[in-house]
Amino acid sequence: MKIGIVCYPTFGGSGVVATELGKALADNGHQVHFITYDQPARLDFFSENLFYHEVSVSQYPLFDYPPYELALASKLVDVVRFEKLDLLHVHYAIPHASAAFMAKQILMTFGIYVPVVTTLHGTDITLVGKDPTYKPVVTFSINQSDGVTAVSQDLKDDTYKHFDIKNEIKVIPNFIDMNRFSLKAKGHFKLAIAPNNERVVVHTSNFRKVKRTGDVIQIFKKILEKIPAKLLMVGDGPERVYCERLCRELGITENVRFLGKQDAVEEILSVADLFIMPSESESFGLAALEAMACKVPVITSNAGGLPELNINGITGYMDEVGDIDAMADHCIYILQDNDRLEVFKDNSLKRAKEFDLSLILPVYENYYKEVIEKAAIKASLAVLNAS
Ligand code: GMT
Repeated sequence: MKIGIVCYPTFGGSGVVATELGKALADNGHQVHFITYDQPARLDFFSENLFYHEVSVSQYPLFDYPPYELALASKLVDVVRFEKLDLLHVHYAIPHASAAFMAKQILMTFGIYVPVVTTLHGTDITLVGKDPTYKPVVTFSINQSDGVTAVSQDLKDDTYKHFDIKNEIKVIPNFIDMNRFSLKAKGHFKLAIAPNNERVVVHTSNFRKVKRTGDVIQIFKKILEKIPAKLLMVGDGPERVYCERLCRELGITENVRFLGKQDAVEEILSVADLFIMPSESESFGLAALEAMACKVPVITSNAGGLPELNINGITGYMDEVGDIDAMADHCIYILQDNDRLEVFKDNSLKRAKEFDLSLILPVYENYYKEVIEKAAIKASLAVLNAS
């Protein structure tokens, strides 16, 4: 198949899923065209089946807000026509689904029907999409998509609850490339981080409010009161400065390292004993899955789709959002006993394997085929109606 993938090119979860999916599809012989405003962060190598088309937005002085969506729609028209794409797969509804709808309408004037699959990732529904500023357009463009997927059952339910959706939504969870995310031998790094064999706790995120990074610091302070430990905070974003200040106020700066954005997250996870994700809302929790694939148990909130990943008492624990005491107690419970920690580590790896890329990739491929077949019927009906 010839597939166009539209995504945010950043380190964010939706961009990572889109890029990893595109790479895997290309490895499986499909031709994949990424269409976005910058080279996707994880698209850092050459493959004969991978293409990147940059959307450039002209900066005319009249535009206080440069119209990215129009530039994207125009680029989609161009790439679909020139490359003869079979399908467009857009990740994150805003503004990708509506840009794809516009492109689809324009393409029909050239006698081309390109089916569009929209994948809902989370905040495009739970946070931004629900906002009245965008809601009518989000609802419309989801309903106009030829296929819609959500990364968890919870996100699917939330979408039906908050939007008037007529389309069937298929749940396809996040996946993990176990070849990349696996326990690496990083003894020297562990020694540098935890020279006295302290436990290593990790958090990775984009430090947005929804991630409750302040809770991570508070939980860690409670861990430290019982167990020698180090905390690695990976990523960057609006809450980072607050978190750094909080560490000073709590007097724990010696034990906390802020590592900023990192490419090789799997190497950091390889020295971790525990991962904390106390998010306010989390449609799936890809970062937690990455940790589990590296044999790291997870302490998470019970928000959104997290119960579909983290098995309470088996791969870690889940507590109510904001329940810092319960999360800290569960961290201490896991960390204070070597044998218990090993059991949680083994369980986490076993669970992560259920989301292996090799299992999820065919689900996407079959879904594409189904959508393309249905679109061919729609296209022939449109021709009949026109004649
Ligand atoms: O977590 C983020 O803030 C990034 C966000 C995104 O859209 O890039 O991630 C969302 O999509 C990921 C991939 O499907 C999910 O694993 C994350 O749970 C989801 N984040 C939220 O729902 C907050």
